Amino acid sequence: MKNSIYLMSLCFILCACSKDGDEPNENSNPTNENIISTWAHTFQPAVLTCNLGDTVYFDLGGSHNAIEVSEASYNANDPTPIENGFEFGYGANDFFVPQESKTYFYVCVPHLPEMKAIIIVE
Ligand SMILES: [Cu+2]
Repeated sequence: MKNSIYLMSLCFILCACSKDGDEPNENSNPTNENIISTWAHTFQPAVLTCNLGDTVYFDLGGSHNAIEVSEASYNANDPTPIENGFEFGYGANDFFVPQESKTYFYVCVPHLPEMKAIIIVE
């Protein structure tokens, strides 16, 4: 009986503590910081969400490029560039400003099928 009271109070303390835990600070990541970088065979972040009119920066490692493709090409791991899409060469340190609210699909040509990512423009 003593044990169960001990366990109950322990549980109560733990529950109370978790409620007092740190809240994530939503203001720590300003919306105008839209930077896509590369790590191993990945783009970071894999999904970037930004607003229309934001500038999206690419900071690519020397063995990576970033080519915009259609959704169908993206799903098929086909690196064919989309018409009037963005294209950043190996090691590019550049940016583009999305002109449409849509999802942009892009790939790193030499590292398909693993290295691809999307930009969601709201
Ligand atoms: Cu790559």
